[in-house]
Amino acid sequence: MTKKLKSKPKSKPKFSIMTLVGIGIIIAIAVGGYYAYQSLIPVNLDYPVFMAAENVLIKTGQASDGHYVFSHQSSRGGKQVIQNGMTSPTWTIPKGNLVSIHLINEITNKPSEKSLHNFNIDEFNVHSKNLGYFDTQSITFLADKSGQFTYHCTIHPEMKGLLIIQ
Ligand SMILES: [Cu+2]
Repeated sequence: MTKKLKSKPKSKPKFSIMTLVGIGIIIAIAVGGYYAYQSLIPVNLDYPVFMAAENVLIKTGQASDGHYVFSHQSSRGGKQVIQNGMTSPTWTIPKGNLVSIHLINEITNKPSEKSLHNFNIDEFNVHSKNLGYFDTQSITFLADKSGQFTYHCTIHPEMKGLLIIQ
């Protein structure tokens, strides 16, 4: 059995098309602004930092003995020294710097093993996702405390290096 629906009296639309376009633009600006604002918040803080970040490129690689390692390149340059007990070069940052790390996994997949690595600095809440071959991720943190810290991959405990903030 079907009921006939009474047709409601037509009312004038409350919003004109231009009003809807205007609302759409406002929402787009708000959403865009929200993401721009979020990108200014370092992962170890809950408020934005308005300063130029130091950019550091961090790559995965393999040492001559086949072990997986990290390498890093900063615009500041510097010698690459590997500390005892570590496999990856020591990385020094001036305290107070805002640091944007740009990760790329450059280790190719092998038939026996899919390339998967992550990058972590526990004390600064830096935890990348697991990156497959040629995956990238950028993470920004504020080097707001001095000391010696370890950066490492949780999948390969031998992939680690010393981070010095002074
Ligand atoms: Cu790894």
